[in-house]
Amino acid sequence: MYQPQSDLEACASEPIHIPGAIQPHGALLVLRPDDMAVLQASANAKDYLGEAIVAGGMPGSMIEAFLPEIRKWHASEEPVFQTHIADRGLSLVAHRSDSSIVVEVERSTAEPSGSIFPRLRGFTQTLASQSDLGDSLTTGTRFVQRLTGFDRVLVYRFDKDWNGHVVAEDGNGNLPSYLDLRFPASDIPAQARALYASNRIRLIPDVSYAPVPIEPAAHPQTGAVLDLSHSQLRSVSPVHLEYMRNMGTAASMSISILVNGRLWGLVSCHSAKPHLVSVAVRDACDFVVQSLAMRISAQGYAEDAASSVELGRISARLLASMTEGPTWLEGLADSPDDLLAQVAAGGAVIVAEDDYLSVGAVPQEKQVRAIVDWLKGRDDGEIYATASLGSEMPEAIAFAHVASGIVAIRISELHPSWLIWFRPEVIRTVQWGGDPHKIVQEEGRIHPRNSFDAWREQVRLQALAWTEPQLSAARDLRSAIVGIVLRKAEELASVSAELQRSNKELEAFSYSVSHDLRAPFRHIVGFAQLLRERESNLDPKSKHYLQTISDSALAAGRLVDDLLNFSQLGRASITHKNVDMNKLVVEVVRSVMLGNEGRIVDWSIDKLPAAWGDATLLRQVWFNLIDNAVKYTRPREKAEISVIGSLSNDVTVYAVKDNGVGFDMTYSNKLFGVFQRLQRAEDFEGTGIGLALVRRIVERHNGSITAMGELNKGSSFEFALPTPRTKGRAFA
Ligand code: JQ2
Repeated sequence: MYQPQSDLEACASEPIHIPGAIQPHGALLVLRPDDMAVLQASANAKDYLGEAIVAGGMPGSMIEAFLPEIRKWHASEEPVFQTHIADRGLSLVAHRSDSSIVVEVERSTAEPSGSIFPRLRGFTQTLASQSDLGDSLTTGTRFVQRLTGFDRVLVYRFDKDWNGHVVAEDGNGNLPSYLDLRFPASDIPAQARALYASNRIRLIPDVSYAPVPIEPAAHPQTGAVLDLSHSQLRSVSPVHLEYMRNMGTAASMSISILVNGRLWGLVSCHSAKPHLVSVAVRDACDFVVQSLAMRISAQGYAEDAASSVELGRISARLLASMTEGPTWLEGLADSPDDLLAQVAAGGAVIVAEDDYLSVGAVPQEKQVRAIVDWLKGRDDGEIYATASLGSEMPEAIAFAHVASGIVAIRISELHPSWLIWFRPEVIRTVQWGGDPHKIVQEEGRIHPRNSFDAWREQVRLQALAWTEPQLSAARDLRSAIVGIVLRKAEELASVSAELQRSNKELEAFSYSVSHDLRAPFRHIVGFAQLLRERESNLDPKSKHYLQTISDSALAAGRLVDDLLNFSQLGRASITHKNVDMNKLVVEVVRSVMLGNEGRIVDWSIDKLPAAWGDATLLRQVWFNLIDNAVKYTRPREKAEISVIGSLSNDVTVYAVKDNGVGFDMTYSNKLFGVFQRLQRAEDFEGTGIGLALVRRIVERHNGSITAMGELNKGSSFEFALPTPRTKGRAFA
C-alpha cells in the first residue's frame, strides 16, 4: 500500500475515532434507546447473530433476549453493559455513543475463566512483595504474556515529550526484543494518545483484516458518522497497520497505563501470527495493568518523598562545606559529588572574574566564558535553565555533547560570578540493550529502525529535562550562597570600618604625641649643649655622658619628626603640580652627600620625566630612597647608585638601584611597614619609618611602589605615578 509522505505527516490529524468501519472479529449494532430499533449495523452482523439485521428493523432474537437487561443498564449510570451468551459462544458488550446504544458481539474463545482468578491472585501477591518497580513491570509483562499467549509483551513508557521507551519486556522468542529501544512521539500520535486515555484497551487480532463497513454510514437522525471511541471493534488507522506489518507483527493488543489520570505508558502485545484473545482475558489483563498503574503511582510518591529528603541532605552538606571553607567557592569545590548530585548534573563550573573552578564533564573554559557572556546579554533574573542550549545559543551546538542542558545561577550582580551545571545530550546517556540496527531486516517505509533514527533526530541537542525539585534545589543553593557571601561581606565591612576607626585614632594619637614631644627633645639637645659650653672644666667621662644625652635626644627628635610627618600625611591634602624630578634628585643627592663626606659613590642619573604631584612630598620620597641607597652601600668600597625614569602609557616610573647589602626577598612585604627593619639597627642608623612614609606618599598620589633585592647584591626601589591624564592608578 503506497501512501505519500504527506499522509504520514497528517497522521496526527487522522480522525481515528470515526473510521465508519469495524474489524471483522465481531459485529456491531447501533440501537435507538426509545424502542431498541436498529439505526445502523455492521455489514457482517449476520455472521454473528445468525440472521440478517437491517437498519429500521429489530436487532434479532439473540439480542432481543437481552433487551430488558440492556434497558435497565441504559437507565443506570454504569458506563458498560457486559454479558456472556454461553449457548452461542458469544460475548456481548454495550456502551453509549452520542445518544445511541452501541452493542458489540464477539466470539468468546472457550477460556476457562475460573482459572484466571487464582492466577490474578498470584500476580497481586507477587506485586505486593516487590520493592523494585522495574521488577514489577517485568512481572506484569510475564503475566500478560502467559495469560494471552502473545509472542512479545512490553511496557512502553512515555517521556514528558511523549517519546516512547521500552522499559520492560517478556516474550517467547518468536519476535525480536525491543527492550530499551526508543521511539519518537509521532509513532503514537496525539489524537491516538487522547483516545487511549479514555478507552484503555485495543485489539488488532489480524493486521490484514478487511474493514467491515457500518451501514448506513451516517446516523439516520443526526447524519453523523458513528463515534467509535469506546468501541471494542473499531477499525484502526491504516498507517498503524502498515507499521505493524513492517515490524513483522500480525496481531497486537495494547492496554493503557493511566497514572493519576495521565497516560503514563502502554502495555503492548505483539504476535508474529494472527492472535485473538477473549473479552474475559482482556479484562483480566486490564486488571493487571491497572494494578501496575497503582504500583507506579505509589512508587512516584515514594520517589518524590525520598528524593526531596535526599536533596535536602545534599543541600545541608553543601551548606556546611561552604560555611566551613575559606570561601564559599572553595567549600563548594571541596564537595564535587554533592555539587553535581544537587541537580543530577554531569558537570559544574563556578566562574568569577578571576576564579574558574570545574568539576565533572564540562565544556572548555573559553566555551564556558562564552556561555557566561551570552547569559550576561539576557535578562533571566537569578536562574536560567534549558534542556537544549544548542537551540537557543547556536555556538553551543559545538559542545552539545557535554552541555545540552544547563542550569545557571547568578551569584552576584556586582562581581559577575556564576554557578553553572551541565547535562550531556540525551543520546549520550542512552544505554542500549541491543543494537537497533539489527532488529528487523525487512525494509519498510515506517519501521522501528526508522523510528529510532527519527527519535534520534528529535532529541538532538536535547538533554534530560530538569525537574522542578532540581530547579528549586538550584534556587535554594543560590540563596544560601548569596546569604554566605553577604554575611562575609558584612563581616569584612565591619572589620574595615573598625580598622579605619582605629587607624584614625592612632593617627591622632601619634600626631599629638609627636607634636608634644618635639619641643622637649629640642630642649634636651639645647640644654645639653649649653651645659657643655658653660662647664668647660668637665672631666672627659661627664663630657661623654652629655654627648650621649644630646645624641639620643637628637635621634629621638628625628623619630618624632618622622612620625609627625607620617601621621600628617593621612590628613594633608595634596596639591598636584608638574614637578621637575631632575631638579629634585640633584638637590637631594647633594644634601644626602653633605652628611656623608668621604664616601665615594658612582652616580648614574638618567634624564627623568616630569612627575605630576606634590613637590615637597616627592622630595621626601627621593630623599628616603637615595639616603637609603647611600646608607646601605656603606660597606662597599665603591658604591654604585643609579636613578632611572621612564614614561609609558600615562604612567611615569622611577627607580633607585644600588649595589648595597640588599635584602632577602622573602621579607620584601615587610619592608614598607612602620618600624620594620631588615638590617640590624646597630649596623645602620634610622628611625624605621622612612619606607613606610615613602609608600604612603606614593599611594596618596595613587601610585604604587615595589622593591626588589638580593642579599649582599643590592636592591632596587621602583615607584610609579599616574600622569595628569590618568584618572586611575599607576602600578609599578
Ligand atoms: O497496536 C496498538 O495497540 C495500537 C496502539 C499503537 C501502538 C502500540 C504500541 N507500540 C509499541 O509497542 C511500539 C514499540 C515496538 C511502537 C512503536 C508502538 C506504536 C503504536 N502505535 C499505535 C497506534 C498508532 N500509531 C495509531 C492509532 C491507531 C489506532 O488506534 O487507530 C496511529 C495513527 C499511529 C501512527 C503512526 N505510527 C507510526 O509509526 C507512524 C510513523 C505514525 C504516524 C505517521
